[in-house]
Amino acid sequence: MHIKSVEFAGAIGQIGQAAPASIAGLPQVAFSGRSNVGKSSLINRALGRTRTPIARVSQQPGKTQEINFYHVKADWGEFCLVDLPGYGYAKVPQALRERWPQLIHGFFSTAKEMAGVVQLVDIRHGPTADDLRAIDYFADAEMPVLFALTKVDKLKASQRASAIRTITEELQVDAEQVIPFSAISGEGRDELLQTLAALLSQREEEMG
Ligand SMILES: Nc1nc2c(ncn2[C@@H]2O[C@H](COP(=O)(O)OP(=O)(O)OP(=O)(O)O)[C@@H](O)[C@H]2O)c(=O)[nH]1
Ligand SMILES: [Mg+2]
Repeated sequence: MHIKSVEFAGAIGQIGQAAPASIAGLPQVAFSGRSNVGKSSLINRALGRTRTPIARVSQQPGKTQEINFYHVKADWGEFCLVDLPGYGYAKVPQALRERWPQLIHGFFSTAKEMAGVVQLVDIRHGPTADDLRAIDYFADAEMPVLFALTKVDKLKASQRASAIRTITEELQVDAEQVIPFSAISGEGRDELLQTLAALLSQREEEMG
């Protein structure tokens, strides 16, 4: 997939708030992960925006509890990339942490254009308890989930294969659903975009 343009389309900051009108009818894909897992870096790399980042990188991790929407034009068509707020940041007050499931549920219960979720997991640590909770939520919502194992460049070649195998087993998913990724080297970008294009165009066809 070749990315032609990316535009910020708006945000949901309040529980139950509607998604921006400008992205109505576009197939969507959401990105989920704990704070600091490398979500902004992956999105910027995937969209080819490493020099002029588009995904907002906040100075205070975990403080931005918003769902951000990006309108992407690619060679095969248009879609909406949905950047979900990061979770699991220890310094965020409990009240704010309890907001995450409410915000996500409010949005997903109305997101009829959603094609699937890319769940990010740090390849060095594997899924956290919070990751497993998020994954359970998406499974309950019957969302197809792809896994991006981030920061793969931080592992030695000798550690990689076993880390991928262990995490795939822990997640109880097929190997094809798991994509090792590095925002530094760009490894995994083509595979991720190719898989997303297939998922999104299938959803678009289903929507008619
Ligand atoms: N080596 C390496 N570092 C990475 C990679 N991806 C992200 N990082 C680093 O990890 C830190 C967090 O990256 P972000 O992309 O801001 O993570 P995030 O998940 O968006 O974090 P929040 O928005 O604060 O929740 C930064 O210091 C990045 O430079 C990667 O693929 N490899
Ligand atoms: Mg971020």
